[in-house]
Amino acid sequence: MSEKKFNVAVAGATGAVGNQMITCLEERNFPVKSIKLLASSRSVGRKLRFKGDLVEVEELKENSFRGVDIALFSAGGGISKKFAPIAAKDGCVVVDNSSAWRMDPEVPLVVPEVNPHAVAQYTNKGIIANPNCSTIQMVVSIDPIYRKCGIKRIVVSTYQAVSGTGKKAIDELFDQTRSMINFIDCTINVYPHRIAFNCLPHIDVFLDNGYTKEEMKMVDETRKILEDDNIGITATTVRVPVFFGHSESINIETRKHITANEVKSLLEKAPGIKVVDDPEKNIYPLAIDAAGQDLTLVGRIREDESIQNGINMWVVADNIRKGAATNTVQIAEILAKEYL
Ligand code: 25A
Ligand code: L14
Repeated sequence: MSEKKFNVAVAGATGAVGNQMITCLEERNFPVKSIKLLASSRSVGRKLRFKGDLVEVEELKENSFRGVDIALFSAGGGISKKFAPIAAKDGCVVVDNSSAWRMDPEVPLVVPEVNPHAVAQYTNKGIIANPNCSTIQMVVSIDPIYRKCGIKRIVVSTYQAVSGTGKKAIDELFDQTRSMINFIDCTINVYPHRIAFNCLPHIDVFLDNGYTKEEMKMVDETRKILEDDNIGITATTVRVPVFFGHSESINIETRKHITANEVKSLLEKAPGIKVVDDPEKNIYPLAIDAAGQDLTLVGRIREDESIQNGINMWVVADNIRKGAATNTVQIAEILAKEYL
């Protein structure tokens, strides 16, 4: 690896994901020459720590990206739509965590364990998109199976943590839980219904086909990352009262037959995955174990006895880390090492 260091900016630095991006840059020892922390005017003057130094948050503006080499964005789709092209024009490469650019055919959509080669397409627009959190952990876990046997169809249901929505949703679950156990009326602000002690089959907005946008992201993004439009995918995405860590029940119909044991040994060797599967000892992936680390945990691996070539598994990852910040920084690492 070259000794080169980079001027880095984080847009949306004060949010749940932006904050974690800063930590990931630190933890992974990303070659940072200088760091710029950007957010809305609300956060100007707040100080955040990077490698022991206090760095003041600046307002994100059109001229914020002059002299910046790599910008990590997580300030919402609207901000990304407007400012990513401005940053790119100033010669900066944007790795964007919002949904704004993911399905743009000119913008690569990258999960480093699966399609690192796609990073090369950053030259098209100067933008690389980070997939949706639920998509990332799913493709990490199915890709080794896909390569070995092919996949005809996927049926996935998610159990998603509130932290995906940001800090306000974390606070809401906390406040509602406290109200409930004290027999006080709950306030409902973030989601259309109470999330404490409840499950909501509703993430992001509803579309004309009756699915939510989150569900269709899992369909469209998975096909784009695997470069295969022939995979049938159907998703149901559900919000559950968990702070950190998304869980997914994934049913796969493969093209060639594979046994549960073969899947297990395949995934044991795969990058970014930890097989956690010893049901007799009550060992299987849990959100509380996935939270705070970067691996995708896979367990409950078993054959679907209702079809010829079917596998079921339970897949859990930290939605703020591997689902967002870690994956973004991993993409930046490929850029830094191989392209810039
Ligand atoms: O477009 P998408 O893809 O749908 O994404 C929408 C949101 O989802 C989160 C992320 O929220 C994103 O904004 N997200 C996206 N991808 C995700 C993923 N894969 C994901 N979450 C999980 N997994 P977030 O909370 O993590 O980050 C929000 C950040 O964006 C900054 N921001 C907002 N508007 C901005 C802006 N930055 C620049 N210009 C703008 N116009 C935001 O900074 C935050 O860093 P901030 O300064 O607005 O907020 C800092 C703190 O202020 C509090 N606060 C927020 N809103 C208000 C507020 N206080 C008062 N009034 C408000 N309206 C909060 O405490 C916040 O932490
Ligand atoms: O990245 O959990 O598309 O509310 C948008 C909604 C991330 C999570 C994305 C949520 C998301 C999110």
